[in-house]
Amino acid sequence: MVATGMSQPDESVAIVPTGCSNHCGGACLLRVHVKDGKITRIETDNGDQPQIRACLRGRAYRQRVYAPDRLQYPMRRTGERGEGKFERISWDEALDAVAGELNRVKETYGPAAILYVSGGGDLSMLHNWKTVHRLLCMHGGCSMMWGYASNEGATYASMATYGHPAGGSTQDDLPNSQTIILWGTNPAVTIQGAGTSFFLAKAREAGARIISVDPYYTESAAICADQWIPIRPGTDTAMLVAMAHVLIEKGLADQHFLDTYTVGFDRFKEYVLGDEDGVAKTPDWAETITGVSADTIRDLAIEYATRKPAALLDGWAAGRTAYGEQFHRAAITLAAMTGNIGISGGNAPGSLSAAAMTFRVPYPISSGGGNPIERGSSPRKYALPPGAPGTRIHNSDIADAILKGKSGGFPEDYKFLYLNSNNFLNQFPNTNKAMEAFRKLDFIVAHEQFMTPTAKFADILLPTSTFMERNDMASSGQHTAFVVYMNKLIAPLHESKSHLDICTGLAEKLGIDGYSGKTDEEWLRDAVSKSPGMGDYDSLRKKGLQKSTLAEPHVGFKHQIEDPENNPFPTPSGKIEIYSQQLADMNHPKIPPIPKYIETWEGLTDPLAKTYPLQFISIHSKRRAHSQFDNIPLLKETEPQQLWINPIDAKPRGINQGDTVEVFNDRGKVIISARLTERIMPGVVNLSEGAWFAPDENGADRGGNPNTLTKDDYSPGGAFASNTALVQVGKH
Ligand SMILES: Nc1nc2c(c(=O)[nH]1)N[C@H]1C(S)=C(S)[C@@H](COP(=O)(O)OP(=O)(O)OC[C@H]3O[C@@H](n4cnc5c(=O)[nH]c(N)nc54)[C@H](O)[C@@H]3O)O[C@H]1N2
Ligand SMILES: Nc1nc2c(c(=O)[nH]1)N[C@H]1C(S)=C(S)[C@@H](COP(=O)(O)OP(=O)(O)OC[C@H]3O[C@@H](n4cnc5c(=O)[nH]c(N)nc54)[C@H](O)[C@@H]3O)O[C@H]1N2
Ligand SMILES: [Mo]
Repeated sequence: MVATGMSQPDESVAIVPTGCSNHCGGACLLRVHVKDGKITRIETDNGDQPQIRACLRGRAYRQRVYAPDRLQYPMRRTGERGEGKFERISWDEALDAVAGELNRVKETYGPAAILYVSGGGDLSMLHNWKTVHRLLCMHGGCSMMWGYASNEGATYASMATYGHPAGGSTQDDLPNSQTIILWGTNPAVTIQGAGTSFFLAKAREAGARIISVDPYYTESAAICADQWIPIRPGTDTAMLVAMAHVLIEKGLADQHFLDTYTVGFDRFKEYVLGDEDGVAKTPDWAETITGVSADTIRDLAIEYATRKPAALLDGWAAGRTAYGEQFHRAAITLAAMTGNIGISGGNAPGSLSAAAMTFRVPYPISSGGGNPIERGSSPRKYALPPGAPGTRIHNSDIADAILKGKSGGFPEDYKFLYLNSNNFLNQFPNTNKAMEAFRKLDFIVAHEQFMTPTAKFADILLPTSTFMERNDMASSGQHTAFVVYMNKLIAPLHESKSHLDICTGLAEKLGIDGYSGKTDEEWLRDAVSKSPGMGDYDSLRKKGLQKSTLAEPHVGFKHQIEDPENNPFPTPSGKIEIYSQQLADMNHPKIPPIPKYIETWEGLTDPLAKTYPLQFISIHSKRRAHSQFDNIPLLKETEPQQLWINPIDAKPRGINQGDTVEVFNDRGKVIISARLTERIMPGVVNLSEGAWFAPDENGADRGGNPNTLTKDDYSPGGAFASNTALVQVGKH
């Protein structure tokens, strides 16, 4: 145990540093009090600013470690899939069962019939998805999925437009902005990279005007915004295109910037002015689509172009829509039109992440020679245009792929599902269909800490330790980049094991040589030694946190803008591609070569809106990291799971505050209490993502899981479309 040396009234208490690596992307510092082998209290960073301060989830982590419903020992399913009936077995029996099925499926159907689906769990360096990936690759390979649930739309747009997936500035540059637009982003809750709220507060103190464009009046807007512009989900591109119209009409476009650094603006201009299709994309045109008044659109356009430098922070949520990539492409185009790319106080939209954040240790674990069965072209984001179809399936196609297999045009007939740190049935679209698919499989194994809705479908459950019970490291940072050493604080509880230990045990059963042969610490020590900037492993372990504060904020694409001759953009033209010839060559009607507003399926213009008139979104909750922590009573109290609905929509339905309501469409039904609030705009309802699916005897979900209602479809560029769905709401 490593003590920090702070003076303590109780000498038997050690305060040990670790990092909270739970799937929000924060990796914030925790200072954990440990006494007699027990965690007694959790504090956070109290050092120099900018601190890496943990939020309510990290501070409540003790409740998770000692949760009475932790999975304690390996289990075998005894009831039907989904019923939740299991019997206790030994580790030896559990690993024998998994190894036996891995071998049987590989020998009978080939390794590609083994589908590996991993999830966030901890965003740490050692005990992550790579542990199982290495094992399965060494066993002969496995099928995989593609598509970031988070930001595939943004990644696609950035690749197509800049030729690079990340181009944003670090957030310590925000205080240099005169105007900041939070376009569908709520960093006070989503943390991501830690500390954005701190710099938003600094920006506000320095006089920046902050505007939030969002169907929900977010916590971030409540804290720091001057203006809230509610907008209908999935219509953001129309508003951005109309802002471009304003700039063209008023002569506010930065022609020098466009001429020097971009290609294809003229084509975009033709579309915006209506030369191409006879429809001028005016603010009045956009008002009808977006619900934002033409005057508001005009004012925001002028402000963004004139109150400079201005940072447009295009969050990922508006990209998680049916044509999500168009939103990010349009945001980049608007930033180029106003010359806000590559300058301090501006921001290059597209991914919200900064390319400079390279202060990391290499991942210790590799796939060991790659996945032998992976073939064909890689997902679109790496290859525009796509080549031959690959072996990967999109994350929103998994249910169909399992149900239909080769006869449905998918690469394989899947038999074995390996789930690691993933709550698939809860977190991926169309839960009812996905359950049907899971029932069809020969075998499912899951590494889990709790009896989640997905765990109930596993044949064998392998209990995993929490990060407080093992050594690891994590890195994050959107301003100060940092690495946290995650000290093991207590011995693994019950019979739980780390992912690395589980896979090491399986490798033995499978007769795979050279899977690990090292302890956690040896893997980590090795990784640190390969990273010269990181210093000495033992001192990192002791102090817990290593920061790399940049001498000055990183400005995305600064070099490309300051010296374009020597620093072309990594696109075919060497410039920002407002018009992309690569996209044009794909000749896909829904992936136009210039950014365009495309009406979404399940939007208000879909005939389905007559039956299901409300737009449905799922915001990330402050009390969960996805489905993690949903079962922690203390956190539950902070924000009960409810349907958020505007009184304007509630009243005609006879719904009062707290009434039980039914939220439904053709895919499923949720029965939950209603929270009437003007913070959600009329016409839009929200069930925050992550609540555990809990079907009653009629199959209606009493847990309030949004994926009971979402559609298992995705954008042409691969974006997860969870914010595109229609529902109806009625009193129960
Ligand atoms: N507390 C917490 N933090 C998290 C997570 C978590 O589960 N909990 N998850 C982490 C992960 S993996 C990710 S990917 C990120 C996600 O980060 P985001 O995608 O930024 O998070 P969301 O809460 O989904 O959406 C942010 C805002 O976008 C708005 N929004 C939704 N649809 C639209 C739209 O069509 N247009 C516009 N303009 N706005 C829209 C929502 O109302 C919400 O206020 O968060 C990370 N951080
Ligand atoms: N409707 C809707 N659906 C969404 C989204 C949305 O906005 N709306 N967002 C999507 C996004 S952006 C994402 S990234 C996905 C996330 O989807 P997932 O990655 O599936 O979500 P998590 O809830 O983080 O699931 C992690 C699971 O791993 C288990 N686990 C097992 N071992 C460990 C361990 O060692 N450590 C930890 N920490 N956990 C372990 C946890 O108990 C938990 O059940 O969800 C997507 N789903
Ligand atoms: Mo995500």
